[in-house]
Amino acid sequence: ARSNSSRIGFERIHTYEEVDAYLDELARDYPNVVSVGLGGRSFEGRPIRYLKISTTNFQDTNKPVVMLQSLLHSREWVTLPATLYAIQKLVVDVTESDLVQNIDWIILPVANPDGYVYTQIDRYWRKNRSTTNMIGGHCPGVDLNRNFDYVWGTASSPYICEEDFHGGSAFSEPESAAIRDIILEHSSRMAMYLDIHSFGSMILYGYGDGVLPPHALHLNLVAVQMAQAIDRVKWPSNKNYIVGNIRHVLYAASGCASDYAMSVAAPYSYTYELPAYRNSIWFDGFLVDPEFIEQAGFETWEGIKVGARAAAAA
Ligand code: ING
Ligand code: ZN
Repeated sequence: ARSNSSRIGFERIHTYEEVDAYLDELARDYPNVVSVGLGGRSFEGRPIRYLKISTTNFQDTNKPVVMLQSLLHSREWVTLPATLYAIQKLVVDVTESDLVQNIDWIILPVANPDGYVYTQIDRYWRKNRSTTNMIGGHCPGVDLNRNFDYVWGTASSPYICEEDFHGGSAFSEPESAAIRDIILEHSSRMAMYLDIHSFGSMILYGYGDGVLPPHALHLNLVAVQMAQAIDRVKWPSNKNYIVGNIRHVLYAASGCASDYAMSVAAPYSYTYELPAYRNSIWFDGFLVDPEFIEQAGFETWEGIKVGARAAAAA
């Protein structure tokens, strides 16, 4: 018999296979609270697996659901330890038992498995690895964060070689369709959806066309609270988080995951842009110096806790 001590370290960023095995380990060690869901398969056939955390087996339909996701863009590696850290706190350490008692969690650590595996040989790959739209054998991949069905195709690229190519149609990609299905399965009680990206130190909310939803002031209030919670413990040399509407603080974007989730399910729906965690002034924010990996998890968790509590109470 083994003790309940499933752990995954934060000394480096783990591979798809390691994360996959870790999810099974958690389900085996914590059968009363953890199960693994299969969202479907990626373009290349990898299972899109997510963790379901619930003290009532997702049967108590009055509980709010919070969904966390990372690595929709495969080069944004530091987003993975952020979700793994949340899993550790919720399941292994149980430092915040109210968050496990009162909320059902869905955590999708590797939202773009093919892209993430591919970044082991091409570190800056962002899109998935779909070959459907290739011309002359060139330019695989669709930007999954432009492939969701919210004003799809209006602020994204129709050109296959571009980093923000939106695909043939909304949900043309198996990865975005899998995420859609998870969201829709729990739409009636999804309180918060959080898609974690990097980099830029931002907490963004919809819509990506700059149109604010009626509850934008609430979205902004909770975003500010999350940002303040992170800034209190952030790495000292990193800047404070910026909060605001996607288009107002960044750029116009259509078909993104957090907009879709807000339009069909989660009133509190955000995209985090985690900071760049580097020592060097020869800066590349997608690369991560190992001494920041656990810090990234630690400080992001401060924001997640504040958001989850606010959304669940609303
Ligand atoms: N940035 C996001 C991107 O998909 C974003 C910015 C956030 C767009 C929310 C739309 C919605 O371009 C990164 N780094 O991926
Ligand atoms: Zn991204």
